[in-house]
Amino acid sequence: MAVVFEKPKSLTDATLHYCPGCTHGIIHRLVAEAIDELGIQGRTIGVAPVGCSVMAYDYFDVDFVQAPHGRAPAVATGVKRADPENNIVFTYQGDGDLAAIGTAETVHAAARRENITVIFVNNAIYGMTGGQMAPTTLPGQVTQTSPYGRDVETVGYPVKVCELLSNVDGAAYLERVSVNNPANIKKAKKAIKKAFQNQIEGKGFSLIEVVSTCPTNWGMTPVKALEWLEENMLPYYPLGVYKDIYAEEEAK
Ligand SMILES: Cc1ncc(C[n+]2csc(CCOP(=O)(O)OP(=O)(O)O)c2C)c(N)n1
Ligand code: SF4
Ligand SMILES: [Mg+2]
Repeated sequence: MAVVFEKPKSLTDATLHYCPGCTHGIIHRLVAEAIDELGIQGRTIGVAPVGCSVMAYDYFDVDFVQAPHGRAPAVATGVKRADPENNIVFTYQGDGDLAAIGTAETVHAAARRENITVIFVNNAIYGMTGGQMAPTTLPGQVTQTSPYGRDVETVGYPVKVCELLSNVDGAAYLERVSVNNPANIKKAKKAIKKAFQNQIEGKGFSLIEVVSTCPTNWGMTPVKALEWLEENMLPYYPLGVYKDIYAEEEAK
């Protein structure tokens, strides 16, 4: 009988703790599918963040290290450099983790062209801690700490990570994707797989930003959150490849 659906081998049987409609689960699956398809489960080491995905180590059936909030790229650097030929190292980080307290670690890991893969989940909010404003919160967006909407005059503008890193010479591959519909999920999968493939080929720092939802802290149903993402986040965070230093070479 033809197999039409299978759980990726790189996911454990643990039940995800994520809220209904949270896109972290979809992204976990895409990462696990990429690991399976590239045949790297035995040599992959994930670095878990602090955020809603803090327990990623329970969900992926690969080795894992837990990093302090924001420090995953620094921890990943050490793990990768310990055995660069064999270790395939990825970080899985939220926007509060990567784009606030971890900005320096991210920028400098990119600048050093560390041969690691960064999965950056941008849901425009601090999910785990109860919905505070994040560096990525949109202008006018209501959060627990911006009840009248983010006021850029007093708290500044959102940080656009792919645009920012595209000016860092060391970054090799940067793509922004989303998982808001099946077509975009397919594109996200392709980008995530390429980010791991790059590492296998020693091509250096790859980061995939996944524009995501947090229905719970956005105060929306899962369906409404997907609509809100499409109407509000995608115009502010356009999808696409922001940098790919090997694109011309690969096209030949
Ligand atoms: C050093 C340090 N500072 C602050 C915190 C509190 N903290 C825990 S998770 C978090 C933000 C999580 O948001 P994000 O990274 O966007 O992940 P999400 O939960 O939205 O997936 C913060 C500020 C902490 N645990 N450690
Ligand atoms: S709080 Fe938000 S990001 Fe965290 S699990 Fe729930 S929906 Fe997902
Ligand atoms: Mg977040």
